[in-house]
Amino acid sequence: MENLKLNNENLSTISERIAVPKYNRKTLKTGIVHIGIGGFHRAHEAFYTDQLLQDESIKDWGICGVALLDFDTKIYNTLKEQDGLYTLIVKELDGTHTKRVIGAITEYLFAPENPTKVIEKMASPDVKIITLTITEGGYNYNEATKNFDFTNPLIIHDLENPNAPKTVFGYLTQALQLRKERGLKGLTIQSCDNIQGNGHMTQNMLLSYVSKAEPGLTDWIIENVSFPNAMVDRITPVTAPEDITHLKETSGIDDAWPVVCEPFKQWVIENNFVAGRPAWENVGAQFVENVVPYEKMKLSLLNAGHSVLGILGALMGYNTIDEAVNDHELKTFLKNYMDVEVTPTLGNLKGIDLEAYKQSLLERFGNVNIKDQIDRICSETSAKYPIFILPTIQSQLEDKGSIQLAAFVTAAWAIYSLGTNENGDALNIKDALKHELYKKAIEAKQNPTAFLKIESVFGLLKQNTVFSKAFVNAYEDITNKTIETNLITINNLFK
Ligand code: CS2
Repeated sequence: MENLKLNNENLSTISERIAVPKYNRKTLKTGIVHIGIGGFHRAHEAFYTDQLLQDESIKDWGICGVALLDFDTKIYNTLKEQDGLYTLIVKELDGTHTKRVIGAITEYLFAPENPTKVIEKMASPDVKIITLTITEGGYNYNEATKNFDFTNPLIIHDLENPNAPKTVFGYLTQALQLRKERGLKGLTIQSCDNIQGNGHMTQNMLLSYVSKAEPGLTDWIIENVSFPNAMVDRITPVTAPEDITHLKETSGIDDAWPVVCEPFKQWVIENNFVAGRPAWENVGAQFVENVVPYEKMKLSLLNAGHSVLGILGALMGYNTIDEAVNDHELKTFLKNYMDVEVTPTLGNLKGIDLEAYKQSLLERFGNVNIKDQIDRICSETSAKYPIFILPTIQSQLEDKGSIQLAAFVTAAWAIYSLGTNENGDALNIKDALKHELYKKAIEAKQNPTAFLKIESVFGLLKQNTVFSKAFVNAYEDITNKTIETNLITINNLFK
């Protein structure tokens, strides 16, 4: 089989090998600008939109993918070379791969190269929605002050250079200002990140920035822009070199950056779109009035579950989430964490079978085919912890419930931040706060609660004596005994 480079020209030959978009991509209008074209966007929103576009009467919802950071040059160049096309490889539970070429990204822009082009695109009258996957840390929210972080050097840069911004806030402000000046309609800004109340967060952070950058725009935004909350879900590991080779060997497709993901997907969205929206419900998304309970459930069970497996698994020497969850003691610990500490905080989840949901998470984590990297899960824990784990602890402390398991994970993170696992192997720590975490982890060796001093992560948790005590005990236990031995002891307590 001849290897074919993935691009428009080869698409019809590729269609003899795997599914390709049947719709006419050239005639699509760009109705969505998306910032952050990483794997998750390509496995989720772009996939849903591609499915929808199979109905050729739909012409308004092509996506323009924006690579925002200097560091995103690789994805931009790949999309450019491949005419926006990429292969989505769904790794099914039975080990088979379902592959299809996704065509929903019809335009792509590299913001550092041409900021004006990006601002003009966002201000285009055809664009009705700007969607974001800018990661948990991208919202520039400080847990300690509960406010927008104006000390961030990139924000300072954007305030001084409004026409050549670097952050999403700078771009949005310029684009909205243009729309206002030109008398255009407002639009929807839709977060697709794992944050509780992600729409509210986007709105609050943007309005904070605008209050300094362009105060006269505030009222216009309040009246003309909507910010739906949403829960997004699809496990999307980092593409491995073997995925690229495998695609070539099995289908003869030369794709520089295919995306791999699990079969499961979910998107629950608040129906709050001021300028219209694609009928994503026709391809499986759910539109609801209040998404908060769904978000909370997902963040504190799935995402926190990932962090539990990631942090403890990394220390135990595991490399992937399936290896970690297939460790009997670790799985039991995670189940206890979900049942004893998270479940009581979730309130009444009308219409949701929580037991089935938790069971399905364990199955998804255990999918041996997707090989989700522990390194991916542990990256940027300092931005994830305040969203995935801290709210559970706070709520349990208020209700005088158990926090022992969360304290154990937190203490394990302090040990993890020292940089080696239990076998003495170096850990590959990727975190914006890496140096601060290390510094506090070293101090913690003398005085464990020093680790809890990082207020942007832990808020005022350090002052809570119940939590501090549990944290110190767990820290000492982990220093004295292996994680596995500790897990056995803890699991026995919860039998
Ligand atoms: C993960 C998420 O980043 C993480 O730590 O928990 O990327 C997770 O895989 C997705 O949210 C699944 O929907």
